[in-house]
Amino acid sequence: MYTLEMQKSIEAVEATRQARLNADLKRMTADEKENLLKKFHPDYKEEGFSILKIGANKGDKVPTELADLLQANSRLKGVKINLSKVDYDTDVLIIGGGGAGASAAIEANEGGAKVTIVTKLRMGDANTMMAEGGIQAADKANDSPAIHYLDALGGGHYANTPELLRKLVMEGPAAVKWLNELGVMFDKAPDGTMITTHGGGTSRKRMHAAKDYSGAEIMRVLRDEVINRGIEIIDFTAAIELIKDTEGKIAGAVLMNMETNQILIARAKTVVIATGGAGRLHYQGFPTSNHYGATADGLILGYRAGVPLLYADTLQYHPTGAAFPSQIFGALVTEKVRSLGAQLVNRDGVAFMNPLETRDVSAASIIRECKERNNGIETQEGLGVWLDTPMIELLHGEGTIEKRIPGMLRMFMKYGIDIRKVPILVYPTLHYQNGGLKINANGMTCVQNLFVAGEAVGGIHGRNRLMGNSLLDIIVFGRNAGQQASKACKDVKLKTLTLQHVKDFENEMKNAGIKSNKVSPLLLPTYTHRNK
Ligand code: MEZ
Repeated sequence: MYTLEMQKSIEAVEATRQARLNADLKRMTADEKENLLKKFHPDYKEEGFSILKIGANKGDKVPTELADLLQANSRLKGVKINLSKVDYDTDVLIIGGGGAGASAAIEANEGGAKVTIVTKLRMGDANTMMAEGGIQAADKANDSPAIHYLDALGGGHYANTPELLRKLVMEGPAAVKWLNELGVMFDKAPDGTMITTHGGGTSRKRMHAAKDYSGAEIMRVLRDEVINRGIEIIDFTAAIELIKDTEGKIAGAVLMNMETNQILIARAKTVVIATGGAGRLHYQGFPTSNHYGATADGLILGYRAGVPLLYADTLQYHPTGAAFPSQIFGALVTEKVRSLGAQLVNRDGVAFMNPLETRDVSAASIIRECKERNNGIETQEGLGVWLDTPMIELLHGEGTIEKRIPGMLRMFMKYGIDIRKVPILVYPTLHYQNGGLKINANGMTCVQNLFVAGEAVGGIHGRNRLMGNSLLDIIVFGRNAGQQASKACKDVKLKTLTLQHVKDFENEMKNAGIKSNKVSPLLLPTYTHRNK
């Protein structure tokens, strides 16, 4: 499968492998990291960003592709909507059928509310399903939420919203316990204790996993629980605008059937946005590890309704996206591969960094190795460096790869690459939006009774998220949003429904001289704009 040139480079990797096995690879200093990020991390490439002209973040920079959607036309422009003809009436409307939405639904249902999930694809078609390496929680004797807090704060460049980060780490152990009791099959030692590993930037082993399909396993259980509880699911139906009442409270959403384009009205006392990320916007032309539906829809809906964004200018490029073969270009190669000891190695067999630096630093370091130092390996799609997977079995024994990362083994084996025997080529891939809609510790936005959970939230992870803190945040903040929403809906008396905020936003665009030929939310990727 590998080209002759790749095979020659593999010989160099093999030649240095034995010596590298016990090498203690130096960590970068804070200054080295800062300089590296400024020069090579895509977040620092000014040409990838635009300044918003309207809305709560007027004057702030966000990725150009996102700015274009935030400042685009509503799908309702010129469409007559009858808000008094209500198709769905519910207490808690959850937009999004991934892990955060499912967790919110379960808790809202537990709280006695009538719950409706609306999802533009199927229940479970979401980034949660694609998560591989695991979920962090400080539940071991040598660990504590305070240490977890410090790790995440350092990784997030000290920009994390303190009360959100506090909630994340304090409720981490209970979140893993909840999942375990619901039936998630975590990896366990023969005595029943959870097996935990390191991730980039963690000072303790607190990554709990279900092999390398942790997200799929978690989503399997959450989806079953939602279905078993009889929670209403409206699938293949997107939310295309939020609805408020004349007092400015959230009051539901305008929905669109994805197959027929039929417009439907959902009236709700509370709404939870759980729409996930934005990888399919392919910022700066990067490939993505994200699910097909990751098009930032929730950010568009929330922003039009007046909710500010926090850190929308920071994205996570997962250091190890598959760089070869083309069929899996950009697919996630879990960080667990590095947790198990595989090193990042250049064309000449040199391990150029400690493999467990934080993700932003690791991604920038790979980009530097390829673009500045010219030590990358050419592929059909661009460049890559080696991730030396055969080291794993040398370090932990034969059979470890099959046992701990079977998904990786199969993904590459399909293309004739046996990762137990040969290294694989990787390059950063767009993986996560660190920023999103601003919430308070109760999960509520500045719009009364509008909650957000999961990847659509900004602030929890500061300017860079650590591995495994996303599966944790969808559970902690998903459950929290569901609990808070079910509590809040008990006192809600909705007034007349209105889309005045959509009209106001349209006027703001006109006054700012913005003429857009785009409509948003995008809902599905277009694939006309990807460049290398
Ligand atoms: O949290 C993540 O993004 C994660 C666990 C990814 C991975 O490398 O497996």
